[in-house]
Amino acid sequence: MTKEEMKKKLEVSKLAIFGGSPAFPEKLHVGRPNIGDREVLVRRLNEALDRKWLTNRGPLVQEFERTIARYTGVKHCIAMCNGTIALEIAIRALGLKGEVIVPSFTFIATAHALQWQEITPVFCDVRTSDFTLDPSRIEELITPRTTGIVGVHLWGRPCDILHIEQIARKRNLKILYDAAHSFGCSYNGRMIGCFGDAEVFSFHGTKFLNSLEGGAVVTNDDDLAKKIRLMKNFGFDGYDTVIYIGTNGKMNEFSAATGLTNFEAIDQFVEVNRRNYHVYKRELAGIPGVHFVEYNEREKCNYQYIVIIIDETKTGLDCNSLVKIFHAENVLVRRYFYPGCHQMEPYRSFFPHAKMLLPNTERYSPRVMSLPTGTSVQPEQIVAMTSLLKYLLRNADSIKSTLKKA
Ligand code: T4K
Repeated sequence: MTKEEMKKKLEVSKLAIFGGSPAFPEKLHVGRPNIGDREVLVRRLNEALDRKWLTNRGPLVQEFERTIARYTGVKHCIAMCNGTIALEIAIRALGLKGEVIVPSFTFIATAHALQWQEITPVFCDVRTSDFTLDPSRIEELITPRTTGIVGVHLWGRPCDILHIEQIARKRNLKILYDAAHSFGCSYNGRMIGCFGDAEVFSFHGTKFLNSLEGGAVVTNDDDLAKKIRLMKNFGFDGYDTVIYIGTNGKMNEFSAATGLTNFEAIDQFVEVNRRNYHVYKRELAGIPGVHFVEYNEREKCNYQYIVIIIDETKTGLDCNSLVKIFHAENVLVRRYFYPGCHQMEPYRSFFPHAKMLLPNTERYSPRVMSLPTGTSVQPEQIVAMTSLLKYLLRNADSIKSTLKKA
């Protein structure tokens, strides 16, 4: 749909939510996979099949680990089957127990990875500049049971690493960063991956760099890396000797082949994401009540998430209604991350009063909207989507009253 076609459609009664046909014939997604050279991928897959070595630290997994470690400038990369298992293993290997401070404004996996091991996630509020952990709220949450901090580099924006590390050092706490969104991003000129005691990437299909499913722990700590390697392979040290508790967190060769092939295309992915980001930024500038979450372009960014915050008092339509309208038009915007982990089970029942300590999370998570981008989204589609948004907001009153009647 072009801007002109969109203009013709723009009439309240013709909106798909009120029975019109969707503006976009094909669904537009947040998180459509970025895919590298298919021929190279097929060659790698065939080589793995010919070798008949499909998993258990095969040559492609080892190459993938070396590639990630080199790129992020970190000593060790331990590839895993997904980011959640990587978080769980890192948490266990770091010896975290008791209570761990973590944002609620994140994907549920961050909290679950703790609770899964009967560690209490203590939810800390986020700052409004980038919606990552607010360092000024961490210390008040520390108790004698606190063993660590899990920061999340949300949407590829790094946490306030400097301050978090100062607090952790002073209070003798471990730091793990959930860097699921942040492969290819930097902080003060150093790549995300080399901070804290360890960091965890996700290479899920929806991530900037995907290996179908996949994840990794990266760390500069030799002993920790050794422990994590054992843990992700049942604790085996040689054929018949198990020297540690472990699980099965291994990445397979097909995932590594995909990860390596996609890695070779990351400069193109960044270029497309950056182009899309600037089209959105231009088109969404100056709309009252629509706050566009920017990247710090002095750093390396992957531009994988386009996020806006809706202030209903100025837009006239709330985020919930906008999401429903967009979905009807085949624009599958997502609410990453609503309503905050503390509002989801089991945390909602465990900590019914958590929200009192999370004013920013409570205020902003219901207003957040991630918009389609990535290599499957073209600039003209962005212009059409943003024209639709502008039209909706210009006609908020009549849409609201029609929604009420519907
Ligand atoms: N920490 C953080 C901060 C995270 O965001 C995540 C994962 C993790 C930890 C855990 O990492 P992993 O264990 O996942 O490696 C998706 C992803 O499944 C999840 O990886 C991701 N975060 C989260 C933010 O998003 P859903 O349930 O929202 O995904 P789903 O199936 O609704 O797909 C999202 C959109 O992408 C849809 O519009 C469809 C599209 N899509 C998806 C897939 C899988 C495609 O077009 N093709 C595909 O192959 O969780």
